[in-house]
Amino acid sequence: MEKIFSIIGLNSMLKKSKLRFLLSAVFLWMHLFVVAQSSKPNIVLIYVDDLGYGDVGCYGATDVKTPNVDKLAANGILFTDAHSTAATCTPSRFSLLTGVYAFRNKAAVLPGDAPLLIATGTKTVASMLKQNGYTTGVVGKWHLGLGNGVINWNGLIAPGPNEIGFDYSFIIPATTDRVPTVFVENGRVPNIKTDDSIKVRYNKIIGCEPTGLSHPQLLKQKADTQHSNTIINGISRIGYMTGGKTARWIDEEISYVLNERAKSFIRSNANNPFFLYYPFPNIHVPRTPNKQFIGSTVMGARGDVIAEMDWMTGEILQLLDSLKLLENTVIVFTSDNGPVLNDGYEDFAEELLDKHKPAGILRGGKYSAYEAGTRVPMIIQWKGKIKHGNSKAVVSQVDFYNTMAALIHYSTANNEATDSENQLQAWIGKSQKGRKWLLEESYTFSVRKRNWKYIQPLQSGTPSWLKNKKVATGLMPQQQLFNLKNDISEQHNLAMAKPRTVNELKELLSSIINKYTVIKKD
Ligand code: NG6
Ligand code: CA
Repeated sequence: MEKIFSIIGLNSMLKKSKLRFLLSAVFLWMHLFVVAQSSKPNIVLIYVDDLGYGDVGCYGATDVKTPNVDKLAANGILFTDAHSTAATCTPSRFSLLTGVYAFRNKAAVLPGDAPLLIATGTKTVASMLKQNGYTTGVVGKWHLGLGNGVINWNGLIAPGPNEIGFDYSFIIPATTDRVPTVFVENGRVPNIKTDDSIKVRYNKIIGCEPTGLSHPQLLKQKADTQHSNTIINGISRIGYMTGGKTARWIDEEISYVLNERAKSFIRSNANNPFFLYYPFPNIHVPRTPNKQFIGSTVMGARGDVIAEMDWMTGEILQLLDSLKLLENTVIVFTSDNGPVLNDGYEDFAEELLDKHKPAGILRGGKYSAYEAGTRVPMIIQWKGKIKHGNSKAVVSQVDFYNTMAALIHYSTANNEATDSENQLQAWIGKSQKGRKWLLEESYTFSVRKRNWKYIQPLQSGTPSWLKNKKVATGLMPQQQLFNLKNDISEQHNLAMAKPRTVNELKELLSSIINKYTVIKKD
């Protein structure tokens, strides 16, 4: 038979077609592999705490060098109008994970022993990705509450991140300025001894450990009254705590401990789709840089923790690169609210500021209804998939849920992440449009549409400690309206001159607020 084939030249054709078949099978397999990879890229979300619009090099900072963050921007998209949903931490994190505005849940900054704010059963970015085949992990600052009201810090602490979608969690329960000062790994405090149990209380002293008020001579940094409770590691905190001595973190080492956990999560999931939510404790107070970073800037502790934050980012990028994962990983870098200088500790952030502008050209900062409250750095890198550039698209963290869903081709149900929009086109640089309107939460609401920004007069009381802050909070008894196109720094209140625009934005605000009732009725 072969002979006959060879006579008529069919043999080589057959060989060729076999080869062709083999080749096309290989190509098909490669294609399917690439499609599978890019339809389920890894997602690494680096969520810095209190990082301002002007705090990193690629957004204009010069007094602190941030080569790793700048490199991320040089290879990705830098957003100039990206927003956290709120001007404080807990509300922003609530919205980011659920795709629902925090005010609908009355989410406010939580103490360290508060119950879990996100009800179990609520869909989160983590549970949605998990449902779609991702291994999910959170390493870093949590600040969304734990347990059901009474926490046994020596037993299983639940519900927490593991009950709302995270396969792995290694967290700082609240903030580094709040007790308890211990990590919680998958619901348990590591290195705890049974004969030294942890007790935590916020409203009344517990145990007999020194406090900032009783033993100020033990302090590394002086603190205001709210931050003058139990002293741990030379730093007085918000809240009282006793016990757990072997389990307590050392502030100056936190970044290293967290980076090791984050890197080990990435390494163990290098061969399957993973989502790493990595909320850094930097650059929140107390600012306690590792000795490797002390003096690395002229700005004292605040500058040095920015440098440390940049190093943390660089370590993660390097690992992804060495594992050849960069082309299959979407990296999102952003912050939970705007910048603050004095946030309770005397670390000379104001005095040593030099010419650095934490909020860049924007007005306000953390807690503020002005732009710097929520307009934060945001960079997205996806090597080989999205082109480098700047984007002026208006993007908000409330949209992370639906945008990540769109990224992995998952359609959300009507009752899922109800405030979240799909902004994938903006994320991958295909559109510069972004949202048609934007809500900014602070101790009041700000709403933006076209060039206009309206700030609702203050309705609830400003906390007394905030009244003494130097930062412009934007909390006023009168209406404010700004034209951001020619007044980005919000200096000229046009509310009196433009009553029709004020009304339009007020109506928009009330329709956003009432949307919930509409959804419920449906
Ligand atoms: C405030 C704290 C502040 C900071 C903030 C939370 C006082 C006076 N101030 O209540 O130091 O901890 O809460 O910051 O207690 S955030 O970034 O987590 O929202
Ligand atoms: Ca914060």
